[in-house]
Amino acid sequence: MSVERTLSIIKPDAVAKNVIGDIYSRFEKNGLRIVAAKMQHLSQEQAEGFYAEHKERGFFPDLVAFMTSGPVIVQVLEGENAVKKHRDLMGATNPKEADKGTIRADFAESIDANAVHGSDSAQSAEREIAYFFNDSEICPRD
Ligand code: RTP
Ligand code: MG
Repeated sequence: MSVERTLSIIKPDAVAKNVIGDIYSRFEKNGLRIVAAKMQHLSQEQAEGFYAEHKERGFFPDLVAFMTSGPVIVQVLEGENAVKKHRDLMGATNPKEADKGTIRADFAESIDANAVHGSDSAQSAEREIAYFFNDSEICPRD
C-alpha cells in the first residue's frame, strides 16, 4: 500500500450544520491525517475553476451557486490509499444511494447539498491540492 494525499472539502451545508468536528473525527479514526487546512468563502471564479471538468453539464450553475453559498473548509488528507479511503468514507454522490454510516448518508440532504468533496483519482488529487495550497502550506506528519 502507498501513502497518498487527497483533497477534501467540507461543503457549505455541512459547515452550516456545525459538523466539521464529526467529519474530521471520521478521517482521523480511519488513518487519514490532516496535513493542511483552511476555511474559505469561495468566489464564483474559484468554484468554477475547481469544478471546470463539469462546466458543460446541466448541473454546473447550481453546483457553483451552492459551493459559493457559504464558507467551506478545505483540507489535504494523507494516508495509505487516501484517495479511495476518503471516497469510501464519503459515500455515493447522491445521499439517497450512499451506504449507511457514510458521511453523505449521515449529513447530506440532496445530490446538490451533499456535505463533502473528495478527489476521485491520484491525478485529480494532485491538481486539486495545487489549486488550493502552496507547498509551504502543507505540513507532512510522521
Ligand atoms: P465531488 O466532486 O463534489 O466530490 O462529488 P462526486 O465526485 O461524488 O460527483 P461529481 O460527478 O464529481 O459531481 C460533482 C458535484 O456535482 C453535483 N452533481 N449534481 N444533479 C446531478 O445530476 C448532479 N450530478 C453531480 C454534486 O453535488 C456532486 O458532488
Ligand atoms: Mg467529483
